Amino acid sequence: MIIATTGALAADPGDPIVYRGSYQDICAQAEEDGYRAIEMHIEDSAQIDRRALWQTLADHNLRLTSIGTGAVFFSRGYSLTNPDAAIRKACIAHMEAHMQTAQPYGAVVIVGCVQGRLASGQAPETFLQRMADSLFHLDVLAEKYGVTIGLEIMNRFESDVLNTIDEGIAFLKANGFAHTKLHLDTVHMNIEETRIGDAIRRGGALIGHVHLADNDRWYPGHAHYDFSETLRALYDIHYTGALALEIKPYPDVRTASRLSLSYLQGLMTPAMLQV
Ligand code: LER
Ligand code: MN
Repeated sequence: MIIATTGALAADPGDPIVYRGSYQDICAQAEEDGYRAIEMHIEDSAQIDRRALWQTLADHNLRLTSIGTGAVFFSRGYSLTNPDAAIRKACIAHMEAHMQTAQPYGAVVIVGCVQGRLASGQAPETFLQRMADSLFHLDVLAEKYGVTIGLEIMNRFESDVLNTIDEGIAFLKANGFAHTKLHLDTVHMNIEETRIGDAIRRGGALIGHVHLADNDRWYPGHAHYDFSETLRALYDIHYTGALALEIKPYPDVRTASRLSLSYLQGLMTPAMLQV
């Protein structure tokens, strides 16, 4: 398991992303704060200079673990379940560009907010079928680029379907994707799961990515989420992926960043920290 921080070229002050600014500034600060891995939230991979990003990551000894993709749902309304087939197609092409950015690292491309929301009057079965059809296309593309799709399990206030790990397991098993795994998030698990450690153990090898934040979306250690239980369960299932900090940069970016790392390192054994 590797602890990853998060960055984006731009984000609202309260968005759950640690560093904001140029890739150069983000990577320099992340390295200085002690990180070796990062999740980048990118609005449009077709609009960035990928080679410059890869070079900047290398210059600062950072591995790209994952790409956060949700911004385009809010800016352009793209989603994998939009009733308009042309929008679903545009969303798939948009996600393919993220896979090209992720390719050298075999990183996880996150399918979180781009799942979309259920329109009023839309049947959940239709919504889930559209999601499965779109994910099938993404799964084939993920094979081509050597990346993994992280299907994020989100709480009922932010997602209308697949709110629990068990629901995610059933969905993945029913569809038989080859490169699509479950993406867990401590904030969502805290709301939806009855026994978090047990649910993670049931997910087992299907779990491909993890977001960490305390239950109030501040840095781990700020509130009352039981990170020991989650880390122990991830260790027990031999999870070797990233623990990416999807946290609000409070009280300020550098404090949130440094306290996250020291708190998590204090909870993790050397064996857990081995990648
Ligand atoms: C997306 O990764 C997610 O977890 C959202 O709840 C964050 O706003
Ligand atoms: Mn998340």
